[in-house]
Amino acid sequence: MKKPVRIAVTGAAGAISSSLLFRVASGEMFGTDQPVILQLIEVPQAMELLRGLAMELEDCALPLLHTIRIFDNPEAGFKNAHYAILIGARPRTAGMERIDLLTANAEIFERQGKALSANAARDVKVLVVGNPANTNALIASRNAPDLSPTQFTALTRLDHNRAKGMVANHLGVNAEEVRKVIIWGNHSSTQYPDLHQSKIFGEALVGQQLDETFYRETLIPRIQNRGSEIINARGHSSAASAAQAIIDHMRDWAMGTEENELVSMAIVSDGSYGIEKGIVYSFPVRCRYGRYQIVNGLDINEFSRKMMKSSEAELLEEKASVNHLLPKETEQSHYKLRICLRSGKFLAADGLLDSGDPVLETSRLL
Ligand code: NAX
Repeated sequence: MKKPVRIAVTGAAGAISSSLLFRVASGEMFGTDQPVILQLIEVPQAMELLRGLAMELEDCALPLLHTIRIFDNPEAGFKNAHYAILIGARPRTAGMERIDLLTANAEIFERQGKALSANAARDVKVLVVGNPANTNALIASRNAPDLSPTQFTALTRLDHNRAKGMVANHLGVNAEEVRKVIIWGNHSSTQYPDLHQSKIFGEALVGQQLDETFYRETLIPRIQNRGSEIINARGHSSAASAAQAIIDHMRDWAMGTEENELVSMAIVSDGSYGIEKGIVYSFPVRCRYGRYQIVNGLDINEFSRKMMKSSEAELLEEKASVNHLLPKETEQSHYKLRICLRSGKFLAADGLLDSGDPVLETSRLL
């Protein structure tokens, strides 16, 4: 049996987590030979709810579930965590402006970034799910001076999976056949679902299998607004599909992407594709050995460029509105990522870093 890994989850008593935890404890995230220790974190007023969930987990007698611990604070909850899934966030309530939501959440993720930096395993892999996910991830990362910015990611895999599912349904094929879908930018309605790299049975999707006008005018807005469509239909935001996307994101990051496939992950931009550095932006990536690399060299047409830029503009605006929570001391590390993300291996080997520069690594063998 392998040594157990520690997985910390915030918002652990919430809807997404309630779908997620049983599957993680069954081995769906890291494999059926990987025991897990769950470190579940909630706000103090939700601890009783969390205790109930923990009892249910215990009652499943799952062979891989080594230990469950519950916490009402992130400092203790993140202790030695190898993986941290940050789902808990302030929901948007009636009368709340977008800026109020950003500010309320910014404070949560500032504290969690500090808590991760001080307490988590040095190679912790962090996934931010709570909205606004990209900017929350940036705040956490900027407040974690002792971790590498490459250790912080935000979830756009749900958007990625939505695009795959919708195209498959439209064409009457299996979702598995729809490959190389890309989500660029923010997890918001400015995201850009790019299908120009996608092929089905060797044929290009856009322009051949999929009418270009239908793609631009119907499919893109449908993917961008799928979250609201689900809220309207069921009265709650996505939970089970979000849990699936979290499993996919973490599994691929830790265990590697499938051959001949790419996935979408929101990560700190290294300037690839002309996207401004220092924001958390969704890119096409491939993962190997517990690291991700941006897939470079893809053709970007004029339409795509415009869509990518519009999501970048929204993220820059979000960043400006939380600027006071982004400490100066971590600015440099967030602008020096180029090689780290591209080669994923030896930064200095590319000759772009001075030998005295710290080498940022995120690798970890399970
Ligand atoms: P719920 O309201 O069911 O659960 C959230 C839980 O977080 C609650 O139990 C709450 O007590 C807890 N919480 C709040 N602040 C906390 C803190 N500081 N520390 C620890 N726990 C805290 O929401 P749920 O449906 O689970 O959604 C959670 C978040 O995911 C929301 O922000 C939502 O907008 C976001 N989503 C993000 C998605 C993505 O693709 N990035 C998709 C799904 C989802 O909409």
